[in-house]
Amino acid sequence: MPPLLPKIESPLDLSGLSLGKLEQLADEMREALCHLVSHRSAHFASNLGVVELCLALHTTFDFRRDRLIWDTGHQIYPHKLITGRYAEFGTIRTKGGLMGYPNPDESDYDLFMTGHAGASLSTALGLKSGDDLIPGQHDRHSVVVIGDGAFPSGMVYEAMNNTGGLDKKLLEVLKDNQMSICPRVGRMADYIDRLRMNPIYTGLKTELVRVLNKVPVFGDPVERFLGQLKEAAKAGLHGGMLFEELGFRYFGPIDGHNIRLLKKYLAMVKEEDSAVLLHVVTEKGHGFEPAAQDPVFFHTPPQFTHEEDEIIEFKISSTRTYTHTASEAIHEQMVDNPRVTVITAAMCQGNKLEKIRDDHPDRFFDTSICESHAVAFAAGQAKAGLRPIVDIYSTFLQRSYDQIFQEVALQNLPVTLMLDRAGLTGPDGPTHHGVFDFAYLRVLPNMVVMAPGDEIDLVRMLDFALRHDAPCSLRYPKAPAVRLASARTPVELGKAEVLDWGEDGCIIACGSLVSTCVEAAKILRAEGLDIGVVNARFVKPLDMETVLRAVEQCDFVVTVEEAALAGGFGSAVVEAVADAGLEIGKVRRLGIPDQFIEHGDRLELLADLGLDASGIAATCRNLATQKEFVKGSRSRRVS
Ligand SMILES: Cc1ncc(C[n+]2csc(CCOP(=O)(O)OP(=O)(O)O)c2C)c(N)n1
Repeated sequence: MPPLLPKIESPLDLSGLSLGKLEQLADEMREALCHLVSHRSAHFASNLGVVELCLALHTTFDFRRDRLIWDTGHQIYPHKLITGRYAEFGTIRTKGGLMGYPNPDESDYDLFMTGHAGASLSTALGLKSGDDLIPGQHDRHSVVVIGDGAFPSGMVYEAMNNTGGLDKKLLEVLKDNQMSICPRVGRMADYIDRLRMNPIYTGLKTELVRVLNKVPVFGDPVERFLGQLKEAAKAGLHGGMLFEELGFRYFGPIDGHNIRLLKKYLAMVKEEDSAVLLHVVTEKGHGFEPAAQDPVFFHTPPQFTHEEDEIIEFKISSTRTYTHTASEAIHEQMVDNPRVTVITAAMCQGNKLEKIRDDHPDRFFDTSICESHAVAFAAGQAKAGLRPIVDIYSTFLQRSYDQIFQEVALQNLPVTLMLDRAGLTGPDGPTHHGVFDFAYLRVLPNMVVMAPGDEIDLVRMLDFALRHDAPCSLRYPKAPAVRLASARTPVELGKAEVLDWGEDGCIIACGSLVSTCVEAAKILRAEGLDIGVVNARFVKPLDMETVLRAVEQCDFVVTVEEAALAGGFGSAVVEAVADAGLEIGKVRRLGIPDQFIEHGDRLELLADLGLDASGIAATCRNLATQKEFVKGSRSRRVS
């Protein structure tokens, strides 16, 4: 059969396709996904699981007008394949190529650029209430697809409560594959399981399917059955009662890989005049057996080659990363100190906490994707006398800012925030770069803000944090762990580590780029410039003595951070220099400018921003040349 996918330029091209052709297309879409991961690491199992749902949605609604939001956004690939981006699909997650998440700049079919879970229902409700207020827009449907992993996010219930209260028509498709990245946890997971497993319901469902299969997809007969179905679903059992109480009519569960059935139910609920929760059961990794067998590993697998369902080879990197160092350090602390606990918001796998989960199940807490709850929960544990560590990606900590303020900092509780993936995270792009934490944490009184210059620092900082009676944060990048060559000093509150003083200038680096700065200084030394390097370690409290000494003694000071310049480490230095009445013009700041940084290889992105060794050396070289000129002209004037 000739391939169909290359000819699909938009969902309009799906309209004439028979069920058989749609099924053929689903197979081709899965092949495209498999082909992609044979070239690079990408979100995989989640995307395999939504292929049929994607086709059914696009053949039931017209998303040029109707609204579709894929919660989180990591399962957007099939949608991209049929919304005009097939030809560029191979570029996904590379610099200049397609994003791995929804991107309105790529297509009108993507409404919001997202990557953080749980916000879809809120934005869809906003869209719906906006459309309802604008004349002529009332008929636009709002549809959300949300996974059972994202579903426990608190914001989802805020939005459901609001939807019910406003009595809005909205379709929430609960895509239930029994998985977050790891197996989902918590009572909501149990509840969804009960809905899925209830034998009375399963029997009822079979009956409904039999009835539905007798009616055409579109047209009046569907409407005739609507009332009966609703009543049957309600009367037959109390399934979905929780959602019904919130104002959502509950339908399902239905097989999420049966296009025919999906289309029937979607056509049916489309006609409902209220909020609907359609429970769709899918298999994560569907259609590629190894992924279906191990959906955790295949959530974002490393690049691999395969023949049919047979894996030939994985390109697994053996590099040790900061995440490894962090999880080992936490494990060690937990062995030594029974008061240490670790809290993750559904990122056990990403933060490599599996061993901790298995060895210390009583002190390992997975809150699900609920970052704000996770931080407040940690505050409670700290108040009870424990030493909780919240192990979290920098970008996701943003979800819990108010809890860091009120429950942690304001109470001065010893919660340790370990911020993984701080800095540029690479192919995930702007939704995942963790560049704002220095700025948003250092403004909070009581908060100690640290960043290790290498993995030795990381281990010592964690130890320091767990002994310090106040909230502490430490952040480290998504990068291979490095070790600085020079002899190291112990970590002391508010003390930087001077690696080298230089006659001509000084680089003060905070965090991930310290070793890059050491390299830059080496390049410059070979050119005859003597540039010192300071491993700042603390953003707050800042080592005033070392910073002011550098500004007084050197011709120039360059601050370096893999964080937003606005309000970051360099800003802290500039504030300190200004407050001390020293010459502020001596300081130059290098870091992330005031813009969202695209996706791409981390080192490539850093180089683009002048944050690689040659870029940092170039900045110093320029400053040295300017200073020479100024000094020279001054001395000329004097003579
Ligand atoms: C706020 C937030 N926290 C954590 C994550 C990391 N994350 C990405 S996908 C995912 C699991 C989502 O599970 P589900 O919604 O069920 O989708 P599935 O991958 O199972 O299809 C997690 C925890 C995120 N994207 N956003």
